[in-house]
Amino acid sequence: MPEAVKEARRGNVLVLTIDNPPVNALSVEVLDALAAAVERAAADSAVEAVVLTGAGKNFIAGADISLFPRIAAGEMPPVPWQQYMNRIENCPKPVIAAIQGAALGGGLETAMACHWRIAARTAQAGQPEVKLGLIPGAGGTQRLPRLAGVEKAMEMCSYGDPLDAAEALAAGIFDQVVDGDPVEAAVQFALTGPAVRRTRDLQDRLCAPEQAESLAEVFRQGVHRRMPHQKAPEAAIEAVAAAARLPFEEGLAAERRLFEQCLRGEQSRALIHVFFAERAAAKAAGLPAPRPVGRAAVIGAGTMGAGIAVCFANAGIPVMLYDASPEALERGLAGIRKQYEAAVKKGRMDEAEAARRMERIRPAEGLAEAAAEADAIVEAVFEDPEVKREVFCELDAAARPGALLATNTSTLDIDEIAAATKRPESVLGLHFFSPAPVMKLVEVVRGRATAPEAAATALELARRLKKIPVLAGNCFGFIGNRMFLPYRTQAVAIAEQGGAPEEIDAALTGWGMAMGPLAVGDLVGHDVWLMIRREALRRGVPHIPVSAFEDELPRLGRLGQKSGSGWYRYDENRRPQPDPELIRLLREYAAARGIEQRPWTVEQIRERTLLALVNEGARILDEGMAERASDIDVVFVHGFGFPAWRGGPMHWAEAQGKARVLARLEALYDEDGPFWKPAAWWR
Ligand code: T1G
Repeated sequence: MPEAVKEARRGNVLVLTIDNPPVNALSVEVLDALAAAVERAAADSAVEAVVLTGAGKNFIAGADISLFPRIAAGEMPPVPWQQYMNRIENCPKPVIAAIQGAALGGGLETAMACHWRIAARTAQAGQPEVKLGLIPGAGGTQRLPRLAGVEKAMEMCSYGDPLDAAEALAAGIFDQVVDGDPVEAAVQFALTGPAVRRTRDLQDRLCAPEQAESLAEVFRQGVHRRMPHQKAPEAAIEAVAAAARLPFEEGLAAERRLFEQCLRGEQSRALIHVFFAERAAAKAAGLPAPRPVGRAAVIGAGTMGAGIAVCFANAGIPVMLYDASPEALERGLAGIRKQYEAAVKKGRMDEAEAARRMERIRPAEGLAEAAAEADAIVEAVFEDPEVKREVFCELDAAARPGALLATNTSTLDIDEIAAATKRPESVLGLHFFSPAPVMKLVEVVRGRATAPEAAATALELARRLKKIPVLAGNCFGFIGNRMFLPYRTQAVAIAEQGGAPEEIDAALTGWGMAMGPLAVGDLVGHDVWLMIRREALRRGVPHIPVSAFEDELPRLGRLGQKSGSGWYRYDENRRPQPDPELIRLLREYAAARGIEQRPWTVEQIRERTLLALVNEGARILDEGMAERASDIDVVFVHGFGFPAWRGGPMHWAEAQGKARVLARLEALYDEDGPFWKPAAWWR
């Protein structure tokens, strides 16, 4: 293993370069080498100053995240992060951080243990540990308030969002931001004989303890709203507040205690699982090299089609947009223009950038014109098998050889669509989630004939669109919708058996789901859900009840939010209110069918809906319709509002214990029949 820290001399300045691909994460080897190199420099009379930088495009991406599950499991001793930082900070000669790219987590903490920080304009500084269920554990909660003040430090450590270089300069974290090479600037600065300014000795940015406490109260309310149920944000707030109250070493002790507490918790194990699951999902073993995608086309300019066109434009890929109805095309383009104008107004991008992206989206007069030059074509027309087959037949005639022909369908059969072409090997599903420019998840659905090269091209394309792709088999509903159906079916069944809609939904939102299963039905629309259920029955999906109360809602004109009532009544701001009329209809429906009514506890509601969800996931794994259990976790965290701090449905089920879940499924099977037949995966 080449040495993790390279040394070079620039006159009497020693330049240390951390080289630990791919992102210079801090492993124990790197930290040992780094601290030793700084201490050698301290003792070397020929060295007057030290510059510390990272090889490649990042300074340091933080501590090596893969260490944490091993430390938490007791497989390796805890890493004395803070001591390594102190050894750098205690160097009697000036140590200057030269930062490019990411200085995140332990990376920013290392930079703050240096005496000065010089960054490139493209650098970013952040403490994203809370996104992993942790808090800064290498002194960040004590040094950051000494550089940027308690309020800014509390904000950065409790929400985890990074600052760009200009913001970090303004906050007092960076001392200089340069357009050129930060290493060169750091060496020049080192030659001016800067002071040895230990961050721990800076006191003037710290506020009084009582002021820190009142700030902490404000941030606690903020994180309760924005990150409900999560423990790390509050621990981060408490650790930063300690910096205003305690001497530095005692502040470090407070940080260490709070860090250890988070590391031992379920939530950090779950969030770290999701971090690696996202990256594993995008990799599929054994696929050939992808074909390049230089130009794209989208067929259908409705909400999804226009949103998908925006994804291409945002990724710098020119895209033709076509719709059979010129008015729909005009409406689609107008909607896109409005989105970019809003982004400019919010300061998310400048006029010029918005214009460049808008320019990349070109309206096409005809489908053939749209498809003619495209390397990848995404169909996003109405969810009707006939219409889709017709579009694919035309695409087959118009598209270039080797072009990727993707459908955005959410529940139709990929093989049936592919059969409308003479090139089924180029056809697959690219199932985006609404709103496409925002939701990161894309299910890449292979049909029986889909060629590996087409799948590889779709995965690479999804990555270029800054999406998180997950490979799925062509079963009904692929991964997400297939599992969401029995989960919602259980919620409807509980309502039919006496449960109150708002209690059913509250049981799941109180558990961490972004929305209750019945409220989701109102959001998507009961006409859409009825179509999905009908398609499920047509495809012979087992264990889907032939009828359910929810199927009555469209007939009763209760389509959900779009018609002002569904399971709930909606006021003009679409806020849901319990609806006595709905309860009357529900109880009448049950009485007419002799459905026994019973009381339901929160635990029972959670158990039936969540076990229905994970048992379907287990069936998907039995059938090989997902590559790995963690892919299912990625789908639910990024597409269905499943709480990331529970790791995703399959991680959560495994944390309960597969044997325990199996026993509960068998008990429900005995009590309630074959719907609960446990998948083989549990054994
Ligand atoms: N540790 C281990 N591996 C990491 C890593 C890390 N910190 N960061 C990235 N990787 C891997 C990643 O799994 C992928 O691997 C490859 O690097 C490229 O990553 C004590 C407790 C830096 C903005 O949370 O935000 O410090 O899939 O695809 O899009 O106080 O990586 O190629 O095998 O994301 O260019 C805090 C996490 C850690 C930052 C680059 N730091 N990383 O984005 O590449 S906890 C973070 C990122 C900590 C201390 C605390 C991003 C990036 P593979 P990538 P990218």
